[in-house]
Amino acid sequence: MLFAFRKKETQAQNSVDWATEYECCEKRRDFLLLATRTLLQCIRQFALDIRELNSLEFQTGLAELAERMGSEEKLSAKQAGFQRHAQDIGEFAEKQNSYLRERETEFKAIIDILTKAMVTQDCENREFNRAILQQGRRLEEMTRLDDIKRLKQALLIEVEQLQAAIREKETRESERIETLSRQVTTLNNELQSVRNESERDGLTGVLNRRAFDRHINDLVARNTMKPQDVALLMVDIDDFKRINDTYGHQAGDRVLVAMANKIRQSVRSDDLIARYGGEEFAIILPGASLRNGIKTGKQICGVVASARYLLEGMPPADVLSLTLSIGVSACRKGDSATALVSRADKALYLAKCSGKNRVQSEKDCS
Ligand code: GH3
Ligand code: MG
Ligand code: MG
Repeated sequence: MLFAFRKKETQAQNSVDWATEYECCEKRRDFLLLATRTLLQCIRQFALDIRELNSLEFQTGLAELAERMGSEEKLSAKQAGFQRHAQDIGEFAEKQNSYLRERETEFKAIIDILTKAMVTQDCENREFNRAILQQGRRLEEMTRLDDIKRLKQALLIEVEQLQAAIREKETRESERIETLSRQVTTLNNELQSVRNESERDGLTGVLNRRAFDRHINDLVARNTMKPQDVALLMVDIDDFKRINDTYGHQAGDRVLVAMANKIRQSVRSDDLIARYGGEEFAIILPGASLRNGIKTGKQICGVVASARYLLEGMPPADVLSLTLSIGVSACRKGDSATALVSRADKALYLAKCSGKNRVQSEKDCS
């Protein structure tokens, strides 16, 4: 009897231990999943936006991988996917490093050209100075000539030689200046186009996240010195994952391009459109109040929702409808860029929770 009671007691104790162990395992799994996602996000941030390196494809791959890690997929499939991506990460890092090394070599070559030009200039100046000194010496000798006629003749020859030397130097210098200024113009143009390129999102052509951060920080800082209206719209495509899942990633990419174009057509040319993240855009409206920001947001929502989208290769019957959710905030006195973005984000979250395809502003959140 006592033995049976002990056995039951031990069984109960065992199941309590198992439950505790299971709970621990779950917590550990959740923590590892969160850590993996955070690390993948960090790696994404390290990839520079460089079209030649297909950075966007790499970043999208990492976003998908992060998503897969938490999915219900089999462990073996997850492991295979992870190994493939681990190799991709290594290859991408190597490509990015060699790209940066190549740029460094190009800049060194430019510095080399300029240094050589300066050295040549210096040598020529030294030769010219030597010629002048020699002529000076000859002039000195002439003062010792007694015959005034011979003196005049010799002087004339020296003056002519001096003039010829100066003319030659002038021609050489102006040719060199022309060549250098042509090189500087070419370099300036190249630098400008590289700068523009590095601020653009490779897929949609709108500004990238780095450029957005720079612009919003500049505008908010300028606002502290000279207050002016600035509205910020955070735009998120509704149910975008469904498009990827139904029609594939490339179709999703085309939708992103179409959305960027629709937004571009709905705002003024001095408004700034940026791709903030995967399927999220940010629009900065300089000079616009919160009310104007909401108005523009509603216009964009209306234009996008009323259009129909037929993706390449899709049967006409599969025409798509798309909608956006938008959160709006406006710059306040003493505001920071982080606070401005965070208020627009909260408003966007509210728009999602209230049924999507709508605009909410920071006023609705208070
Ligand atoms: P919600 O209406 O709540 O915004 O839902 P959603 O499906 O739009 O949002 P969710 O965050 O669930 O999914 C966003 C998806 O966007 C997941 C990710 O794979 C995809 N994505 C992110 N970047 C890209 C990209 O560059 N190209 C493509 N095709 N998909 C991307
Ligand atoms: Mg979305
Ligand atoms: Mg989103």
